[in-house]
Amino acid sequence: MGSQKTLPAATPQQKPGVVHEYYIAADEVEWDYTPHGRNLAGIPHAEDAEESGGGTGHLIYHKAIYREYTDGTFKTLKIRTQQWAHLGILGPLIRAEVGDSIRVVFRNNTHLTLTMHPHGLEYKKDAEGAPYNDGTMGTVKADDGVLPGGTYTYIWTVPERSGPGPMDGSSVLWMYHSHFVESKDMNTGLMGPIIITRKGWARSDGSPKDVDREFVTMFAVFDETDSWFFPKNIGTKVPGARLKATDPVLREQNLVYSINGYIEGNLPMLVMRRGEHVRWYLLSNSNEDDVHMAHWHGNTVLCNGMRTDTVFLGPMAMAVADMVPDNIGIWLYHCHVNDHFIGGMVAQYQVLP
Ligand SMILES: [Cu+2]
Repeated sequence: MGSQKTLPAATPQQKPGVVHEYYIAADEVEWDYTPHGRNLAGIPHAEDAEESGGGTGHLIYHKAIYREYTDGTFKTLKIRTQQWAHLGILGPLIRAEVGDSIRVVFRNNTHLTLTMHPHGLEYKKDAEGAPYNDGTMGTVKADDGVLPGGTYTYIWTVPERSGPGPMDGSSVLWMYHSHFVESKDMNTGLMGPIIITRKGWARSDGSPKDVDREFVTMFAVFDETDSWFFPKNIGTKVPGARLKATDPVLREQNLVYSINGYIEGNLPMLVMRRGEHVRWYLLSNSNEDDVHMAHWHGNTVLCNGMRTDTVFLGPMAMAVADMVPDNIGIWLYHCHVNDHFIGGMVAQYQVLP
């Protein structure tokens, strides 16, 4: 969580809004989709004999991701707590209650021109983080593209229409991502979650008072041929290879079917206890391949007020599902689209007594 400052109350009896401050940088990293170096899911596939996807070593690409720092010097990375270690490739979780505001100091440590563009929140033209012909000019366009080494402060507010609607639970999910060249920015790895809680319903750590545990999972196909770093990546992975990102075979070889940037059970185990109120926040990436069916083994969820054990995600979907697990054990959590499942879009969760 970012640091907090209290705003003066609009009226004396109202709880004052809070300014949530975040120091977020875009950093270049060597991202490992399989940090354990092997397939942890233990699922047999017909292709195992012929495909390298059967759990052979690490899958590493040069990528850029959002990371949180402790302050505006951007010298010290904020350590992710164990609870949020599963966010993986996703940027820091941004939280607020309705009535609050969010101030993000964004530092671009990469060699790319990047932005931060939030969904759902209220922003003016100087904090939209997306370049297009919108009739603005001058400093109002400074948010449209932050150059390598540059810093920009985005201020977003959280009116009622950014929070839960009448049919929602106590919190809703949004997303932020870089929107300079959107598809390339996202396939390079630049996206993160935003959770907005109903006014008066957040604990001091930002979590909704009626929820015991939260998980954020992004079912993301990363088209590595559409990453800014594909030439660099293919240069190091396949010496002498000719860059031809429109080649469908090359593209197919560089589609990575991940959950939070992990494949084949490499996502940290999502642990909960029987009887807890567990809230699952689900996201997806923006490729045409990002058509997913998130599926839980062993337990069921409520999504949109309806009972199910699968949640459909189209490109750039944001969904919330609530679970009260009653079934103890280690359970599969995976995409039910065959190509994705076979490609490694598999994680696990555990229900303890
Ligand atoms: Cu899928």
